[in-house]
Amino acid sequence: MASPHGPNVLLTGTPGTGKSTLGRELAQRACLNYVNIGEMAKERELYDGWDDEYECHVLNEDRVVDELEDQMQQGGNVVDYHGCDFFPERWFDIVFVLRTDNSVLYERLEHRGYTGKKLQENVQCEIFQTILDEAREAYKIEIVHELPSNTPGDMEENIERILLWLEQWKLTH
Ligand code: DAT
Repeated sequence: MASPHGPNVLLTGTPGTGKSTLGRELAQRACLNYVNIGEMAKERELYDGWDDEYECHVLNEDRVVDELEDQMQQGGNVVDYHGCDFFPERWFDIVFVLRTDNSVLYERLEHRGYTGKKLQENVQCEIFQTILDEAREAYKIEIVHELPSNTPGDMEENIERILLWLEQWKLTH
């Protein structure tokens, strides 16, 4: 979606891969809006009940899409969420899937307080590259990019890479 305010960037990946750390930094450096879907859902109570099995609220995806439609049409957003197939495909100019090695991710999620099934399922989600496959099915293959996110060095390289892409985008739009 071409827009005077800039492109819309989706950051997705398993919880703990570093989306919000990258997203906040990127948005600040590129003067884009940072949109954390989890936080937005919490603030505006965009839920459809509670999932006992995964110990989390169930996102009301339709309401999230309705709430964001105008802002996304304006462009210039960095959206952060651990899922990606319910957003309208037309919203995003580029999709980054953050990837973290299992052992590193395990430690991050344990540190976050995840235990038992929730911890295991999230690490498995990463092992089976569930979100990468979801992104590849939901968006054109050429706009979906994997980014390693294990170390602070990876983070910096990812930011540099996305900033370069944004510069290119500006030249061609
Ligand atoms: P997410 O938003 O995907 O759930 P996060 O940004 O909250 O993940 O990051 C989870 C933790 O991992 C947090 O303590 C910051 C750390 N982290 C994120 N990306 C990292 C990286 N590339 N190198 C080292 N630590 C990282």
